[in-house]
Amino acid sequence: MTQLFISDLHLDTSRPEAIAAFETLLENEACKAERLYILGDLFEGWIGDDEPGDVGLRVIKGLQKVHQSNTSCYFINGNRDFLIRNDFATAAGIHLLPDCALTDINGERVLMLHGDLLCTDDTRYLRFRKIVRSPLFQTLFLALPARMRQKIAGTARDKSQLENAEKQPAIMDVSQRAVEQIMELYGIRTMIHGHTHRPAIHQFKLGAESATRIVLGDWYEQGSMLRWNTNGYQLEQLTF
Ligand code: LP5
Ligand code: MN
Repeated sequence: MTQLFISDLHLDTSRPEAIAAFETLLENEACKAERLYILGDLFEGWIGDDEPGDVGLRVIKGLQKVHQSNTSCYFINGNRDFLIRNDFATAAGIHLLPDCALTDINGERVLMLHGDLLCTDDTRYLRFRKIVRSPLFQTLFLALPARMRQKIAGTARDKSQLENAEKQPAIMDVSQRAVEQIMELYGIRTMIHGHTHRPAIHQFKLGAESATRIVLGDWYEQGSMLRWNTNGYQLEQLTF
């Protein structure tokens, strides 16, 4: 049984090579796998299921092929595509998961999340997140004309980029304390996440036991994918 994990593709018309690499993955390996998990930021930005755009429509088509091949595909919202909802999921044939979700791999419970919730030192981001994840904000935002939503999303992205350039890199990484707290809360010793764009496998002690945090990379210069089967796991780079 093979399970594939990806995140942070940030698909957008400006990077056709990433879209093509994703389509190739969907048509080949994903169709042969048992499960495909997408842990957020599939898109560079998502302003609502009613406005998928050309990239969104291509992705829906690609995911439909995976669905038809009997691979189950699961999705966790990222900070760029937190507005992906049931209409997109139904069209693409994927399952939406909550922010923190568990899977069973070779008999072990593994926690999956996008990763932004672990960046607890980034208080400005967490305040922003609380607002944009509120039902009131989302209802008001989704009621706006698409053009206006696009404009606001662009402004938010620019502002975010400006602020990030000023932030200490450590602030935008996960907090080890938050990692350990969430592992204790769920009673797990392995987690997989993305968001930080710092692909790595971190091994550390959690009490008397050893724990593992697997971080998926982004798809800017090349792809990143975690492959997990009965022989174990591998964090792979995918060339474009
Ligand atoms: O995305 P990334 O990795 O660059 O940075 C994130 C955090 N930034 C964000 C903001 C998104 O990038 C914005 C794009 C969203 C697209 C979907 C839009 C639909 C709704 C639009 C809602 C307004 O998530 C960044 C973190 C970083 O990860 C690392 O963890 O630090 O957090 C911020 O930059 C937040 C800022 O510190 C504070 C908020 C600035 C945004 C202000 C919005 C202004 C809107 C104006 C409307 C007229
Ligand atoms: Mn992210």
